[in-house]
Amino acid sequence: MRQEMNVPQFGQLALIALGSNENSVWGDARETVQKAMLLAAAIAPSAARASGLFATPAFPVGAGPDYVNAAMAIETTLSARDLLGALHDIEAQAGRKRAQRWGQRTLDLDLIALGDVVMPDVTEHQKWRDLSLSDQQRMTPQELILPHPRLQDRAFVLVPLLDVAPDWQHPLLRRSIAQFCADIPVDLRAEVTRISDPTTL
Ligand code: PH2
Ligand code: MG
Ligand code: MG
Repeated sequence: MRQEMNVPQFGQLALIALGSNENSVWGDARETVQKAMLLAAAIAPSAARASGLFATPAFPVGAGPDYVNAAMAIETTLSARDLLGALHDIEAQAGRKRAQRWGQRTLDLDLIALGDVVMPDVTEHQKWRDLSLSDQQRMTPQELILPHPRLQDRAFVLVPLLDVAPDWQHPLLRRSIAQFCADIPVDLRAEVTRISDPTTL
């Protein structure tokens, strides 16, 4: 029987967000995200679950074609850095070139959280969380920040995560994915349109 994913028996629960709004070597955005899910699941073959696929308008508004977004939860003993390396490797296999920030992307795999790990520390985390929208567009952190500092704001991350880890709790904000989702303004939430049921791996 599949293990309860929110209570890892060993290792930690990693939350991953997937997105594409450009064709890759694997096909269109939808095919690209599906292939990436299979490769990411191979990191933890017996303890991975995948959300459905969702169509979402690009953020910020006008930043390009609509995205296909999805999320995964995998149980892993990898460190945050090694896990991120594995995700970057999958992006490279999809043929991703890192051009402009928030530009069009063949495949984006973001590490959203790893258990209750906070990186680099509570003070820095708060600073990145509290950034104004204009500073968010101007400043890019040089180091890995966990949980992802914008997790709680982004419907295209939260709604897919609801399929795979509704009970995961933010270690600093002390709220679950389900609670963050319930707080999303209805108009933003309505922009995230399901295009498939949770994926069986
Ligand atoms: N990713 C971005 C920027 N904007 N918008 C949507 N809808 N979905 C994304 O995954 C996304 C985005 C940066 O990685
Ligand atoms: Mg991203
Ligand atoms: Mg990214």
